[in-house]
Amino acid sequence: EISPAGVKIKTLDKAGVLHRTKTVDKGKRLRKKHWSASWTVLEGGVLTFFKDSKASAAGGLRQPPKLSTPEYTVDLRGASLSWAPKDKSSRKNVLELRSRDGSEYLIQHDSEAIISTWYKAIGEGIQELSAD
Ligand code: I3P
Repeated sequence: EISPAGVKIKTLDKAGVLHRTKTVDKGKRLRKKHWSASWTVLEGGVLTFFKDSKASAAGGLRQPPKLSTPEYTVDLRGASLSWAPKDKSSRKNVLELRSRDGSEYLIQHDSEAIISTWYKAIGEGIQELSAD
């Protein structure tokens, strides 16, 4: 977003609770998948997954949890996003996000409508950065 003074300002694009797991860390495939429900924020071209918390899973959008430190921050510049192939997870509605540094994350929500809005928002975030 551009302010009246012509300065680019950070805006909160989207926030909510998603299931996510990291599968590759800078090119190195992780041995185990640890899915967790976590508060997730998309802002200024960065996707931040906060630490797992029961409060974040239960509170949803109505009651954001007291934010702990971020667990993963993903710079969307140079990232790519797709629907995860079936062999990546037995879960439904799974997105696969690959960052430019060679890390991969799976992102999931039981609601197809909700995961679709995230697909759109993250995809647009990636697009905007590639236009810079
Ligand atoms: C994994 C766990 C994951 C599952 C994964 C299992 O077992 O059940 O939820 O991924 O399947 O290996 P564990 O808890 O013993 O580590 P999905 O839920 O995404 O299917 P995978 O081995 O096929 O990746």
